[in-house]
Amino acid sequence: MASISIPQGASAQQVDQYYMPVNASVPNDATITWTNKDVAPHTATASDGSFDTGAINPGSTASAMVKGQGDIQYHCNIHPWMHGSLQVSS
Ligand SMILES: [Cu+2]
Repeated sequence: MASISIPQGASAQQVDQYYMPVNASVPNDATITWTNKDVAPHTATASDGSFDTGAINPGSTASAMVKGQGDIQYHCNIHPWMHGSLQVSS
């Protein structure tokens, strides 16, 4: 179980952090919960297709189970420049 926040203003291209923490260390098979604290909807979508939260509305949360190992990149489908990563341990 791990929690990642999407901070207010995250969809602006000039911000440093779209997801907090931007690089999260999680165990394999962990359920990750993303909390959208922004005023726009966002997703957390694995670049390898292994998970996709779908649209998370402002003030809402969504969860996904992470499988695999190593570095998994993910992004927001609505704002493709928003990116983060998970470091998955076995
Ligand atoms: Cu977004």
